[in-house]
Amino acid sequence: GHKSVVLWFTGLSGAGKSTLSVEVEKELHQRGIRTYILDGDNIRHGLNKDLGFSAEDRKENIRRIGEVAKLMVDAGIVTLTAFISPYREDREMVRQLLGEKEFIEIYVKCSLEECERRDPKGLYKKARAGEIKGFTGIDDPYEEPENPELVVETDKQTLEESVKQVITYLEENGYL
Ligand code: GGZ
Repeated sequence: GHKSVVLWFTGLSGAGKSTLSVEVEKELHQRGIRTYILDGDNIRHGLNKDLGFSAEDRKENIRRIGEVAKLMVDAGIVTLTAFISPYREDREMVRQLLGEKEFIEIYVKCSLEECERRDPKGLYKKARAGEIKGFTGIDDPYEEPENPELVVETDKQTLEESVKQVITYLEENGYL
């Protein structure tokens, strides 16, 4: 069996949160575990479409995601979340809400330079041009996790290695 838990991926835009969550999910599915990924596509376009990117809105975004994740964990589903979640205080709020054992903070670490080089949606370019204001890493803060359960460095290792790192953590800590 397994323990239901939230895998909270945090990091800059383009760091690889979504990609990693999808690959970890595939690995969990192969072990017969039920999962769900919360990301911008299913949250910011639906439940949270009234929210923008001010500090206040980002906080409310994270708060609601935390509440939804809690419901999913109560239903026995391993929940993966892929949001920048730039503020330490907001991530700590979710940690308190879920409890230490149900919250695994995974810092998807990647240098700003590499994120900008990847720029999959061209958003960094727009932010540099002043077409997007308050873009995380450019003219808005990202507060690095101080004590995350895991740090995954996507600019220093392969996707396969990063997936292995997450799965090994889950195994070694009794989640799988
Ligand atoms: C950061 C922004 C912004 C601003 C739009 N700052 O690469 P993406 O496109 O898919 O990831 C980013 C996503 C961030 O939404 P989150 O819900 O993860 O943010 S937070 O946790 O801070 O609430 C990016 C896009 O939305 N985007 N404007 N100003 N990212």
